[in-house]
Amino acid sequence: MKNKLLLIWLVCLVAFAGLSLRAENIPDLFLHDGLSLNGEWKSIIDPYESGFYDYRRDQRDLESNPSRAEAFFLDVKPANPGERVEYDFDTAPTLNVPGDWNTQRPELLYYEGSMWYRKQFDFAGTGKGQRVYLRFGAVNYRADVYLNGKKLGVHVGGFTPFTFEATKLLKPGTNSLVVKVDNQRAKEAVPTLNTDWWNYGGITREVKLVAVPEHFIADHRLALESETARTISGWVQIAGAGAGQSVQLEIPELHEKLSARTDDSGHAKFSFTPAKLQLWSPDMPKLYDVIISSGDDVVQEPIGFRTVRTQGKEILLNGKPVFLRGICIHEEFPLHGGGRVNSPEKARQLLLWAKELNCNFVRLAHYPHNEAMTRLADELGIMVWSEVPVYWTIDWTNAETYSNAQSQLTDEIQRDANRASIIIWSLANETPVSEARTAFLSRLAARARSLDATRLLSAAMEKHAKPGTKNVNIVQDPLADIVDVVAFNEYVGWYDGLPDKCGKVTWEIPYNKPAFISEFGGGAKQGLHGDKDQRWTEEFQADLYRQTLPMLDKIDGLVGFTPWILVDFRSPRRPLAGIQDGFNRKGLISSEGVKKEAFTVLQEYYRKRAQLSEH
Ligand code: GCB
Repeated sequence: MKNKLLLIWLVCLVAFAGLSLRAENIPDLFLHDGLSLNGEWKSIIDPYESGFYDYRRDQRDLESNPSRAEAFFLDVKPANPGERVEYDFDTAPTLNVPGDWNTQRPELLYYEGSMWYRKQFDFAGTGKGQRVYLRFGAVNYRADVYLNGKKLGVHVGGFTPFTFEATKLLKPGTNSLVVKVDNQRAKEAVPTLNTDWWNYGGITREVKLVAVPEHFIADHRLALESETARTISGWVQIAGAGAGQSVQLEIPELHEKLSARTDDSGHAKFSFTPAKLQLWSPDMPKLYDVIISSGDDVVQEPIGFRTVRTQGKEILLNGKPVFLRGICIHEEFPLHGGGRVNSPEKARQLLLWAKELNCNFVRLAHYPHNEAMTRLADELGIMVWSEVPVYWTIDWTNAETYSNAQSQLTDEIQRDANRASIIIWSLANETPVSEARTAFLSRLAARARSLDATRLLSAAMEKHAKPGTKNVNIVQDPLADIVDVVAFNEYVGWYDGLPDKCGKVTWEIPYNKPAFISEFGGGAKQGLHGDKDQRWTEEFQADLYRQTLPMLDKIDGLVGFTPWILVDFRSPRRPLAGIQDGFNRKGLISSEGVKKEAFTVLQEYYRKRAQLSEH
């Protein structure tokens, strides 16, 4: 009995220790200046995870006295010439951060597994009353983080930011930051085992060390309540504060200077109606500099104000119907060796291509893209669909999987809730209809609405052939009752018949909601020319677009579409030699950055569409 109690106590202790090592998400650390830890990091490849588990497969960082010889996170050197230490970060090769490892060394192209990263940095010491945080923009997929040999914590999920407080483990002088990155796919993970994109591993977004005062600006939210009343309301969260701390909010261009005090939970509320407010829209992407201060802490960022809602089968932006001239984008760049987008310049180029296509909307598939993307979309006037990687066959009945998906959605919304460009949060892509899946996604939808009531919800669903009919496609999915926009992927002419089928198909979308086509398209190898009936030629792809667009024009309540996809992207499911060579070729731009014929077809269609909506 006594032993049993001891065991229960021990299990609780370990569980508690595990929980307390979870990463936090503090959105406004992004806006605080800090010491950049980008650049070259030392790296040790560890496919058997021998730096993490001992030879009995016990986790070394849970041991009271981990082996100096083998526990990589200790980052030691032999204390004397005879000491056995079986790794050395100093002599190991480097990897660039931010960046995926796959495109940095040829032998890592298809590597999935563990990689240890180490960065040494100098730190002058923590100022009086200061707290210091480490912020990671994203690490794919799991990160175990150690500072000076001690564990800071774990983060799971490849596309959202996370932070750890490092105040206690930092020391004046040289510090060692070690991150074990693991991108092994798993059935219960989000995304799961099977995706049609490449599972780039690494510290893919920026890393920085940020010093803040004891009470600091952790998060804020501002939104326009209605385009007619023009009242802006929101809040600021001060970390570490209780009631009574003063918070200032200033928008110089609007001549607004407000002050409020925090409540017991460190929350300060604001509400104001500016005399003259220019609303944000793709035609006029007006952003205002917003300055928030409290005590010694100040953050500043440009924010746009607009409303979005649905009315019957329409989407209204600032009260007016809008047609979404879109394109899907993966967070992958074609030139300079390819790989994950790892700089604002690459993000900008992708959005500029979308602009060149005459788009006013992008679907950022299939996971949250880097921060630069959505901030640039604000600046360039491009509306955004932002998505979490709940893709295909997630483990619907697994509670851990649900909480993982929910954390990713929460972090995504918290990161980007002030971006005027984002009008749609998407919950999932092409998930098979079942009770368990709909329950999972209903819960996720409720969570999204509780975090942000100012945007629309959607999910990319599927269409089916209507039973007993020829050439009638129907969208019927219980998820359509939950979301605001009924979006679906249609591949008539590619996975479903040949392009001439477009002329024969009719559509049934039995919902009084806006309908949206989240994908259609077909593959073409740039530079391969031939007859329009020959698959993989640029002519075939262009013809598919030419036949699809008139079909879409006839769909009742269609508010826009995002063809698949702007640029060819790496996918391990695409082996066809000489054509695909490991790339999904449905891009309008090749993996070398060259435009295909279909680019011009869509560009011209959108040009006319844009003119229509102006009249
Ligand atoms: C889809 C998926 C997308 C794929 C695309 C394709 O429906 O949503 O991730 O890459 O089709 O090319 O098959």
